[in-house]
Amino acid sequence: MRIEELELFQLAMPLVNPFTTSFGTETTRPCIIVRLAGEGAEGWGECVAGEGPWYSSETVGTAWQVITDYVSPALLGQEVGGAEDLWARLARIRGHRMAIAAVEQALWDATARAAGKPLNALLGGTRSETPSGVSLGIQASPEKLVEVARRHIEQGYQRIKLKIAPGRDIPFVAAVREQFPDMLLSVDANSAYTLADTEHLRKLDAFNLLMIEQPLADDDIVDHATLQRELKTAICLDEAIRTPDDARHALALGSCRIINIKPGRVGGLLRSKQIHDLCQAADVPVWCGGMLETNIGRATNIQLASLPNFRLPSDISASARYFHEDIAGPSFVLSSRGTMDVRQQPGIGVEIDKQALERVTTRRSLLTGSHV
Ligand code: OSB
Ligand code: MG
Repeated sequence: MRIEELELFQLAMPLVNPFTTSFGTETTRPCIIVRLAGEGAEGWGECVAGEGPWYSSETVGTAWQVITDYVSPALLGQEVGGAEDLWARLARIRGHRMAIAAVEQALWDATARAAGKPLNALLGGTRSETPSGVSLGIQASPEKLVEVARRHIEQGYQRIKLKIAPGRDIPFVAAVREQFPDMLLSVDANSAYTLADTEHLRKLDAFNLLMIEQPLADDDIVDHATLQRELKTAICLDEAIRTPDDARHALALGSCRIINIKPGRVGGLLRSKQIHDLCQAADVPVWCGGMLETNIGRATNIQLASLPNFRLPSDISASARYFHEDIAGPSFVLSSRGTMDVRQQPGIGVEIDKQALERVTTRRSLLTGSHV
């Protein structure tokens, strides 16, 4: 497809509930939406970089700059054959995977819409629905966390994930496990511990958790391998898996038994699929992580999670949990089986509400061939 336009929208989306992790509290989700147009087709992608470099080194500001100054000049006016070709044209760019992923996903969406096919058909998806879990932020007390967990279990989510941090871990997890002895439960530390906490982390083995997500440093796979040998509970890596090579190294070292794939973190859907395939060959299950996406990112994640090795519930929750008003629809709701349907409409399966998009847009830029 000849890429004729890239349009960037920076949004400020107020969250229904503040979201607290070991790295801070978010009350508004900033994000960049990318519209890609070419040959009469249009596609949409979401950049998941945050306000500051807390989850990863990328931010809304760095992503905006990298897309404007480096990604778009390499693509505009060019005949881009698909994601492989896009990566070849961007080969000089180191890092900035969230910036690249937003454009890569918009290209996949445009390609699928132009072909009149759902994105899952292009990716090789096999599932018509995907099991849904929910990620609960750190709460003020164990009692409050139990109450929030109960509400989500009653809604039918198949797995509850609890955010943890030093000082806000064991009593919180114990309280939830005591109330819900049979629920699939996991925890996510977002890199808040070190190997010196091994004895402390071993206490989590008592709670029959599905996994402990990213306990150690965001760029580590060596200490995680040491920790995994010390724990009964499976480690799942999130932040530390940035490329297919990272996944290959982690599998070879035994740094984890599960991998969380977030397309933004790894540079888009092609790289996500490559990591999925590596894990499938190693019999390591994967699931799709979330970054508090709008319905554009959520729609893309659901299409990806239709691949066969997405065997565990993903952090893909109902739209209403995140925002009062979204910028694309129809909204995603939890089925009676605790799943999300994989839509079979062309592309990612949502239509953009341009008025709603404009209402939350704080910055906008149209990049065309002549801009370069
Ligand atoms: O570590 O999975 C994470 C949200 C922002 C940044 C990092 C993470 C998360 C979540 C939210 O856990 C998952 C969701 O989108 O519901
Ligand atoms: Mg995580």
